[in-house]
Amino acid sequence: MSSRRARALADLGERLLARERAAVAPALNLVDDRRPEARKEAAALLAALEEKTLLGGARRIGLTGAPGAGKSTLLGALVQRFRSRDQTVGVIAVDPSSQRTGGALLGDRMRVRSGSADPGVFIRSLAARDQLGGLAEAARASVTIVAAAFDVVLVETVGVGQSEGEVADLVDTLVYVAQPGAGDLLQFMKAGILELPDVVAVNKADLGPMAERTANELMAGAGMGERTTEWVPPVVLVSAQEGTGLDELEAALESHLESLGPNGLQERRRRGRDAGVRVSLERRYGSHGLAAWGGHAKLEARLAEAQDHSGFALAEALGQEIESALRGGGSDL
Ligand SMILES: Nc1nc2c(ncn2[C@@H]2O[C@H](COP(=O)(O)OP(=O)(O)OP(=O)(O)O)[C@@H](O)[C@H]2O)c(=O)[nH]1
Ligand SMILES: [Mg+2]
Repeated sequence: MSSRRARALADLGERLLARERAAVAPALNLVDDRRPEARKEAAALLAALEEKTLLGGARRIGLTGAPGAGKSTLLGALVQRFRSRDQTVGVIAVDPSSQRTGGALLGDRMRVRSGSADPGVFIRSLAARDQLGGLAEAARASVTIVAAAFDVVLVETVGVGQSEGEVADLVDTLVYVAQPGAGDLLQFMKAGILELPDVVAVNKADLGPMAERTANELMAGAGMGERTTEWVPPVVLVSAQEGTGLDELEAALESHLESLGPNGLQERRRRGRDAGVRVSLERRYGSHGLAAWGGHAKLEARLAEAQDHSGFALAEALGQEIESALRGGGSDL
């Protein structure tokens, strides 16, 4: 990379961290560019941003749940509340199915709700079909950029199996948006809903007893999931449409952040970082490539000894080692 290019990149990073909205789109375009030179530049930008925001940067909240549960509507309601307190919000809508246009719909819904172009809100949607490099990686890169430039980042994703775990790795607090009548306790358990979310919001409380029944089932099960911490996810009844229960939802989000504390937050973001490096290397080199270099045990050791490094920089550096091992060079920096 030429020194002129390096300066331009450093400048882009500074502008993002100075909350300059006009810097967000060029940064997102850079990380979308799959040409090798652009990929190196994107990794450098992302590494610089990540190093500055491993503990700081935006509060990151994920919303997941079944199609139609009301994630976008709830997200819109939360955006309004953050805006009313003068906090800026970046939204990343992750849509793993290539057919739908949920992101576009989300944008329309948000514009309707928050008036025309509010410069304090930024929305980006990612669809699987546009992401040759993998949706999880694209989501991580987008979140890193938006988290540098806004006060709050909200990530919406449809809860289908794996993607829930992936979104949990991207955010500080994961909210599961439940649909009234969506099932009983046993079904929730099977779906892993008692394990991953930090907060459960049963939406459409305006539907009455059915929503209450679902909330009761979930409350009964809330402490039953296997977790790494003592945290029991609070279950709150909300109506995104009518705006009820939102004070309680925000209080639950707040107490989850408090329960993490600075150490817990750092640990969580590190775990996310580690997951991002694994996903990226596995996608690029497969288990075979990793094995030729030293395998998962070596990867875990390298992750552990580079605790304060950016995951993007680490993935880049380890990628080069793996490539050299695959070429038979065997060099091991
Ligand atoms: N009665 C009622 N309907 C709601 C509420 N929130 C959302 N809806 C409706 O539920 C439908 C789905 O809402 P969305 O916000 O698009 O749901 P989503 O989970 O984002 O859906 P996908 O992105 O398609 O998975 C819409 O028709 C909403 O108007 C609510 O609190 N009460
Ligand atoms: Mg939606």
